[in-house]
Amino acid sequence: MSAPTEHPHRRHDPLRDEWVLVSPHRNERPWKGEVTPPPSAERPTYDPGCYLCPGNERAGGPINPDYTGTWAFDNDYPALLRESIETPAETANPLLRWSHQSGTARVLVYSPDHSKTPALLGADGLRPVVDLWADQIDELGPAHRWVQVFANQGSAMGASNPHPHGQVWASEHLPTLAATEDRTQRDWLEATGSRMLSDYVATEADSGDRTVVENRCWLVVVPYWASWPFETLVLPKHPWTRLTDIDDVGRDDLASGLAELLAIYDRLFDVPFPYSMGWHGAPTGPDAVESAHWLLHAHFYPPLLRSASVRKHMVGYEMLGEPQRDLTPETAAERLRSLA
Ligand code: H2U
Ligand code: ZN
Repeated sequence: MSAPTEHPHRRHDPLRDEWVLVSPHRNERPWKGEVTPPPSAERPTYDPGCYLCPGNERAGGPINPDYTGTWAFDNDYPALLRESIETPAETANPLLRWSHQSGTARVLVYSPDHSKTPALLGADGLRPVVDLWADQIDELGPAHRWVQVFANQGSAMGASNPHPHGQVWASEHLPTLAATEDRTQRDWLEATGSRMLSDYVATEADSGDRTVVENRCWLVVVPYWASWPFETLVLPKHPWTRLTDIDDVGRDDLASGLAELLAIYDRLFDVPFPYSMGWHGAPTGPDAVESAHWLLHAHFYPPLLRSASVRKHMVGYEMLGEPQRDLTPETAAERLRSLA
């Protein structure tokens, strides 16, 4: 039986092995919460004060090259450092555990054009970004267990600069969410003999209820278990486990699929849509083992709920119980699809 459309219920997120409360009947409640003005549009193609524009000076003094395409540089304020420190063999107090985490942090610049958001780059502008992302896995993968490619888009998500860019943090150990997804996908393969997310692609392609964008190689859905109102999951139709696996046709289709998704997002509330997004692929590193349980995917987590100014807050019950949503994933997908 499919999930109720009017009645409160919980949905299971098989990737995180967590539950989400869905309360569709609550959609019409009045709103007198926060109203933040939408960010103003129209920026110059070059900003002399921008630390990412070609030829400009960054904090601490380095001068950016006159790059013409995509460009990656070591983060001047890295969250991870290359050199590892010694961990005590045993921590005296089991309640006060810690472990070291060495790594590399880079800033990924998508374009020299300061005025562009990723959505405005379009398929042609996003195509080299796909290569830039894959190149990070290629370069950082061998020495790091996890290479997290991600981007914060818009000041609502804490992006420090509107110049189109993302980041990569590559680390020695799997971060918590990566470890969870690794475990749940492995358990699924062991229990069923098939790949969790490939099974999910088949389920969603079959129903179409939660599909937002679909092309030859990719499927974008509002996942059945989405906790953010307009959250999406980008899934390949081929058994690619890492960004480096995607062939040329797949990269072309990814660029056009993402361009379509981002255009839809921008149309939803008629504002440059804020989100955090990032790629999850099979773990890497010197002792990377088989990855038959993994399917490469990207998560998009946009915070907006009702308008350019009304966002979803993960507070109260969400902090103390579990995530909750009013709008069903099916309704969210239908709204996004109608803007294609
Ligand atoms: P966000 O917009 O997501 O904050 O990313 C910008 C990154 O750029 C951030 O991690 C780095 C910050 O440390 N940065 C530099 O490496 N050099 C600078 O001159 C400023 C910002
Ligand atoms: Zn700039």
